[in-house]
Amino acid sequence: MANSKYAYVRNYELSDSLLPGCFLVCRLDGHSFHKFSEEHGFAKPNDKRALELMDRAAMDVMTEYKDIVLAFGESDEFSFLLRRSTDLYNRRQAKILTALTSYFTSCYVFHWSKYFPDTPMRYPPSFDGRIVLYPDERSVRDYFAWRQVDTHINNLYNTVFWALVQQGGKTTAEAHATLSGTASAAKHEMLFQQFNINYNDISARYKRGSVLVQVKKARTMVEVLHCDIIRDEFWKARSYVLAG
Ligand code: DGT
Ligand code: MG
Ligand code: MG
Ligand code: MG
Ligand code: MG
Repeated sequence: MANSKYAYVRNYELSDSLLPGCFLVCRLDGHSFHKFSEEHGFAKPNDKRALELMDRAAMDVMTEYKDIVLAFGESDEFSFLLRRSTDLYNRRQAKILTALTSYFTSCYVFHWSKYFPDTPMRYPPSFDGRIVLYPDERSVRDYFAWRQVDTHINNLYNTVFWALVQQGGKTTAEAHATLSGTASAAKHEMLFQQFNINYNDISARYKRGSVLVQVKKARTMVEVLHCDIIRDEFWKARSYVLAG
């Protein structure tokens, strides 16, 4: 078979191996989850079941792929950090990206009914994915800080937005207009004055997203946290994450 006259077509397959010595970050994002969340009645601004299902799918991915040392999830996305020296699939980009994306997606579907026992899936969800290379520890940390700051900004906005709509009786257009151009302090103030909500009391899961760490003990497992990953503390306590 290898030597048939047709075998030359193999030469059309080009190498897509990722640069050695760099960290790999694979980010998956739900396709049109604006629609998917509506169709499945996700709670606004945050649906705990949906977020826990994302965590569960990510945990399964990390159990299957031990070279993923860290993951961060928020909303309909998850970012996976593969150790710098990973040799997974000989670092072939398409192979890594498609394998992780497809496994994550099937785990999401596989576990759906455990998290949404009363909500049949109305149509199959899909996720898109990309891999970005980061050459040093600083850029990896800044990548994760970027995602966590995004979580915070979006969650603060969405929390006030839905309070204005659900409790304040505003239309979504009015709520948008009310919030347009407001600074974070003004949003905190609005929440407290008008709705008696102290933003600090909101669940860390919503404010900070989910941090999954591959823990190497007697038996390998995954730890789920909702902690700060912007400051040094998290990284200093887990120097093995960036060790290679
Ligand atoms: P895309 O990613 O370009 O295919 O389009 P979308 O619609 O997935 O947009 P994206 O990823 O920027 O935003 C995520 C959407 O998912 C956003 O419209 C709100 C929805 N979503 C995510 N988590 C929750 C949740 O916990 N509750 C609700 N109600 N919606 C959520
Ligand atoms: Mg997207
Ligand atoms: Mg999306
Ligand atoms: Mg998204
Ligand atoms: Mg095959």
